[in-house]
Amino acid sequence: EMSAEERAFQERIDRGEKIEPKEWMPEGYRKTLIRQIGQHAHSEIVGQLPEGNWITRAPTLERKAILLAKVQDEAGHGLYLYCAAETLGVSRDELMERLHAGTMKYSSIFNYPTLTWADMGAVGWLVDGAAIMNQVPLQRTSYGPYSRAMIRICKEESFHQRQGYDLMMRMARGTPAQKHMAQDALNRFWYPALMMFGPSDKDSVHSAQSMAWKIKMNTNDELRQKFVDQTVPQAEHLGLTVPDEGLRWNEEKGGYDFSEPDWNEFYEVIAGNGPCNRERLGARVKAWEDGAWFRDGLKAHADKQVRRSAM
Ligand code: FAQ
Repeated sequence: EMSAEERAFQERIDRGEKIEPKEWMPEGYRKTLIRQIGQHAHSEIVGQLPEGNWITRAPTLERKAILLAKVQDEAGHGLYLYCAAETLGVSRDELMERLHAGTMKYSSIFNYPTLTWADMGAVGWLVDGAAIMNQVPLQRTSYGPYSRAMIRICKEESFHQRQGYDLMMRMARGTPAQKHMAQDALNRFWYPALMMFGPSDKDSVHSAQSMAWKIKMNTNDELRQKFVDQTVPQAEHLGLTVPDEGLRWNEEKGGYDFSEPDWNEFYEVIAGNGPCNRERLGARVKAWEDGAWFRDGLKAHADKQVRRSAM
């Protein structure tokens, strides 16, 4: 049974109004947003690690400058999203604590290793491609600060995706060894990219309520289908093969039929048992601990300024 307040809130959502930080909202709405925006922010920050791995080994100065800029953009997206989460009454320190304790998630995709330079292409093309597919509709999400964050972030993500595709194009049109690396990167990233959209609709616990609240605008399977439909012709253009024997154009539905990812693998990865989970979380915890002296220094300086101005 909805209370009168909850009913009025739902009516605002249904009319397409944006909800702003100081306004009344159901606790469940607040909690769901903190979970989703917080996990999204963590994904941007943890997502710097697989690409950061290749900055020192970029093959040319130009490629290095591009990769550096992209990884810096991801830091910016993370900080922007933490700010959006903070407007819901959670502190950034608390979000960090929850990430480091393993009680808050980040996207499964970042628990896979980046083994060759072609992986920088595959990450930009497929991972940012999947990210945009999910984030473009979120520009219309009901929570004002999240929606505005998405507008800005999507602009940068589309540059990221293009640079990834450009890199794949270079590799795919390069020497046989380079083409082989590009195909190998596609083989390893295809199913993990499909998993980014979350479990199939029948197993998605949050979708129904999140869509009623317009925290999510589409189901996981809808976006996964759109991603496949967009990406398969791009792979063909590269002359690469999508690693799915079951892939077929389905005239009737106007989209591809494709094989589901291995959902056991997905649940293992989000439970902390993927190929790089320990390494990724370890790197974040170490960065946090190594930065303690700097945060302490900033705080001591700020306290001193306050004492001085009080004298
Ligand atoms: N990984 O009931 P649902 C980027 C969890 S883009 C890990 O369907 P929901 C840019 C889910 O949290 C990536 N966990 O959940 C970039 C829930 O567990 P919980 C970030 C996942 O929330 C590119 C449980 O499974 N983008 O970083 C995943 O309704 C390149 C049940 O699932 C966003 O976060 C997964 N893939 O739908 C950066 C977008 N999927 O929390 C660097 C915003 C599901 O109850 C380099 N988020 N789970 O313990 C969303 O749209 C949604 O949260 C979904 C999941 C669609 C991800």
